[in-house]
Amino acid sequence: MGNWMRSDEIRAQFSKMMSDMYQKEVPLYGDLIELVNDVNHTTLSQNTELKDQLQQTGELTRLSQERHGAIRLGTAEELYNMRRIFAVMGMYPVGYYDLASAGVPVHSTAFRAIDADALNYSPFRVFTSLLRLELIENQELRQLAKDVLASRQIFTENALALTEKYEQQGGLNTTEAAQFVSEVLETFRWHTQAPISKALYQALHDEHRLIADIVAFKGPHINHLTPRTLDIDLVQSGMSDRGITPKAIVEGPPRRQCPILLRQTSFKALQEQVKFTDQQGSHTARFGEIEQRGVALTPKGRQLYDQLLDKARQHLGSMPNESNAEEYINILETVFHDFPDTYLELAAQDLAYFYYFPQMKIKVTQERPWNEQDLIELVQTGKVLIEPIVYEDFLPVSAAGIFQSNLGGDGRTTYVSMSNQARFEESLGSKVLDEIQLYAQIQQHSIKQCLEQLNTNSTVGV
Ligand code: OOG
Ligand code: NI
Repeated sequence: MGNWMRSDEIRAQFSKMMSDMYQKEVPLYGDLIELVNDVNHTTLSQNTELKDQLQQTGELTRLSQERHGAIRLGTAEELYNMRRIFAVMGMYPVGYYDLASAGVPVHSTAFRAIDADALNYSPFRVFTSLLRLELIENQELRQLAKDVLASRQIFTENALALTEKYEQQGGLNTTEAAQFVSEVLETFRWHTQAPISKALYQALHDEHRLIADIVAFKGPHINHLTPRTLDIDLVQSGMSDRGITPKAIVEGPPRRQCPILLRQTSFKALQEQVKFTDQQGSHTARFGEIEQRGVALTPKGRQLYDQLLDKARQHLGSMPNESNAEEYINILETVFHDFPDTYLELAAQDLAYFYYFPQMKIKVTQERPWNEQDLIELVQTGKVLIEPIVYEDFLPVSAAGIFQSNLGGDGRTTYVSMSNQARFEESLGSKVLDEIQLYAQIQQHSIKQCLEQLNTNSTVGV
């Protein structure tokens, strides 16, 4: 066996290099990181409970390097090779997101680490979308797009060779890993030259802006990189103070005592100069985004979330936007009163996932060993501490809102099409993992350990 660099470390290095590259490409992203760091620092110094919580769950150290990115791919083969490359970094496809129903002709997954230790070592995730060319109605344009995509190679030769080496050897040594990271970075780089004519760009753009963003470029430039904040409302107001205009609505649940799932906000995409084969033009794609993460929900909790979000939107009667932002926020807050807002209630009603930590310092005598049925009572009596398992994934409604906000309001409202997970998985070359199963496993593992420790610490007798 060789002396391989651990995948977690390759991922951490890649994430860092990606962030450095993007800061150079989009200086505003650097400003955003500064703002987020300031807000996180202030929040932690004012909220010791939150600080203790993050310490206990192992998230405190990962916070300053936590971010997600997003890319959009053009062909099945690109997705297939992207999966192999991410696997070298210990990132696996989790979840299936169908965006077609929201008017975006892609379907997606999130590549990320899956076990708790790996996530805490480096939580880097990439929301990865695949263009669904079959949704382009104009046959001629579809064929043109197909031809352009067929002739591009988004990976360097070395990136693919090192990936193959990893697959054969079962790892990469330090030198190979360093080469791998810098070769793979090339795929995500912004290109100022587009290999098509301005007219074709325009035709693709008129069909859907996203299609132009994918087909008109040599590679899937990273289109945003999102740092994690502990207080998104503070960042939202801080952005305006720094002259950055955020989108009107924070996507996701309202502000709460116990944050759930994911809240996100972004600032509008930049207009950038592009050199087409025949003339100069511009393209708007890359933007900034911030996220705040909360506890992962069980299927029951997720159902309640979806139901309440739907109710709020129906109540509003139209899509949330700048003109009705305040009204929407009020409705959202009112509607979400029906979602319990203490961690104890969320655990007791099986709405969210938690870590369980034994707190008993003294040996006790009891009639029978503790079991799962006792857990909530143990929490209520202070013998067990619960801490939220953070949500590591994305939300389709929010993602659609993020896509739309930087595509402009001229997009179509929906595609009539079937969501097609089987087809996506065929392109990917593997199944996507089920995120619910992953959270349930992490919780189960924690419960098992907790009960074992409690029971070795107590004497069963009469
Ligand atoms: C991806 C949009 C989804 C998020 O945070 O929900 C996303 C994209 O614009 O390519 O990144
Ligand atoms: Ni995002």
